[in-house]
Amino acid sequence: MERENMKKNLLIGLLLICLASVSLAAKPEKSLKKTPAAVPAAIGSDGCVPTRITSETVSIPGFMRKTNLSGSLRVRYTFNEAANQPDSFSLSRARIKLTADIAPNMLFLIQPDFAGLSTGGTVAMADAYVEMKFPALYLNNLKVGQFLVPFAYDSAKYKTIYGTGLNPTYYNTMVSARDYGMRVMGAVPYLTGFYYDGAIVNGAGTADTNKTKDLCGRLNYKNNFMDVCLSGYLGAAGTASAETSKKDIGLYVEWNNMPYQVIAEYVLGQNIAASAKVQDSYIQATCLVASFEPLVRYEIYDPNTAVTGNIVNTLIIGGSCQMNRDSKLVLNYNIVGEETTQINNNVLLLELQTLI
Ligand SMILES: [Ca+2]
Ligand SMILES: [Ca+2]
Repeated sequence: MERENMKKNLLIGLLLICLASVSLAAKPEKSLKKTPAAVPAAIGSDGCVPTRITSETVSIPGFMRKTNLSGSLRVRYTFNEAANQPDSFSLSRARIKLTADIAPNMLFLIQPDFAGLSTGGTVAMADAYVEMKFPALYLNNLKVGQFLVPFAYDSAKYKTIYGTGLNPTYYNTMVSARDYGMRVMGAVPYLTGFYYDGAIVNGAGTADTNKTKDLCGRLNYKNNFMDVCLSGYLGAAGTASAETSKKDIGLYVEWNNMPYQVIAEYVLGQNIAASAKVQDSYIQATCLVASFEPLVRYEIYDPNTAVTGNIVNTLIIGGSCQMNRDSKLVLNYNIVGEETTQINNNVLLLELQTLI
């Protein structure tokens, strides 16, 4: 009898083991499984590729499955006409961008820029924000963190080279190009073709120095040919004990009719410290011919409207050549004219721009 029970228990045990094996085998595998054919043959320490790979499971961590890594590198050579200005190789951009889908309508983005290291500076944070996307047309995007400030022409669309004051001169002079805060975008209700882009920010482009939070934004009318925009900035500069109010206004028209594009812009306001009233205007024309896009721009910049004889006019003649989908060569010659006494300060810039 006892032997019978033992046999019975043994059979039940074997049956349970079989059932457990089947259920484990049937359990859905969360990690991505690659077939031996999809797995690159690993080279052994002796430099030989193993002749036979039986099976291999590659587990990709969850955070990697929802992340995306990209980057941009811009290598520049600057020729200075000024005798006391050395010519130099440098990086104008060396960014790694990491984005991740936190949820279907939420994005994480962080983008440091290492370019400052090429000129003895430090690593800068280009962008760092959480972006929420909404199906509602009237509020379809919200960002919190550090981002491009929505004032004047969208600097992400410039076709000239950034840095050393050769983009429109008011850039990063009138308003911090990037700042910390909250930004919302969407369509204007009941007005077809009108869009808004507004933000509340610290105002200093870094930790705030006073109690006031600055308001800025754009109101655009767009169609297939035109992008007309009015933008404004209202805030305060200085420390909490000595705040100075700051008001800036900008207007631009972008006209697109392939292969031509013309941009005209005017801005009037105070510099970031609100210590001088600044005025800038320019017109730029480009024409896309196959892979080449010649460019001409004329800018009139007044760094302090209260002072006479200090206006600087810059004529830029240049263009770009799209080498492949992700690489571009840009050449700009900047003829810098002073209002009164002329200075030999023209600049030629050559830059290779790449993306990954
Ligand atoms: Ca402030
Ligand atoms: Ca000059």
